[in-house]
Amino acid sequence: MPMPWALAGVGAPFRTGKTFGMTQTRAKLYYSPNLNPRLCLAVARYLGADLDYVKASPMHPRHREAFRDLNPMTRVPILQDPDGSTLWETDAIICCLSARTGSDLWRRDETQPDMIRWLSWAAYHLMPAGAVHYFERLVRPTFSQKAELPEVMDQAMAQFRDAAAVLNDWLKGRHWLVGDRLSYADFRVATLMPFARDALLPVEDYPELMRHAAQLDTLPFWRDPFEGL
Ligand SMILES: N[C@@H](CCC(=O)N[C@@H](CS)C(=O)NCC(=O)O)C(=O)O
Repeated sequence: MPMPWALAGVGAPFRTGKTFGMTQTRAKLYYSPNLNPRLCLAVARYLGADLDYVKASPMHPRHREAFRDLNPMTRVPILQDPDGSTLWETDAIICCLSARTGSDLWRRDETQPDMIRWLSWAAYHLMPAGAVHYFERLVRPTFSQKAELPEVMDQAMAQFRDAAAVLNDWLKGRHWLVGDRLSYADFRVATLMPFARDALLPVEDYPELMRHAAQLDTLPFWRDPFEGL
């Protein structure tokens, strides 16, 4: 079976001087420009992880079956180690890379439950609400003419506003989300921010979200995770 990176046509091994068929010595991170892979790529590069970064289209009909072996969900990000084993799900990958790079971005001290609280909250409350608008405005138009359903958009918007207000209140008087030091939770709750304007998410109504996003924008690779790739 052809390797997925070959199918994607953007094989990082070529960039590192290795050729197809030779032993892979570095782990690979398969990514795309979309929500979660963008987050994973930005944080992996922020951590300085020594990886080959491989752009991929895992849901493209021509690539999907090859990617199924790497991730049964046929989605990115995927971390693939030189022995071929894979880890998928953004949060798990960042947990792994944080440990490998000796960073405490993934907290391992008494603040870990607080960090996990925000990861869980983002997964169950913030992201599902905001992702509806992201998908309908930025993703669906690339493959379908189907019109938005106003009731679905309105319900998601109400949920997004509820979640944004909770985050806005929490950030008042706090520089960062957890223990007032940067943690992975800060990146996770900002996953939607780079797409907010195009998705017409009303983030300007939440000044603490804007302030927090501006702080993240000063960090390496957050504004442009694709720099030099
Ligand atoms: N829960 C997964 C979500 C992964 C996911 O849904 N990835 C989407 C983008 S957000 C994907 O691979 N879509 C196909 C593509 O980007 O080409 C994670 O956090 O990693």
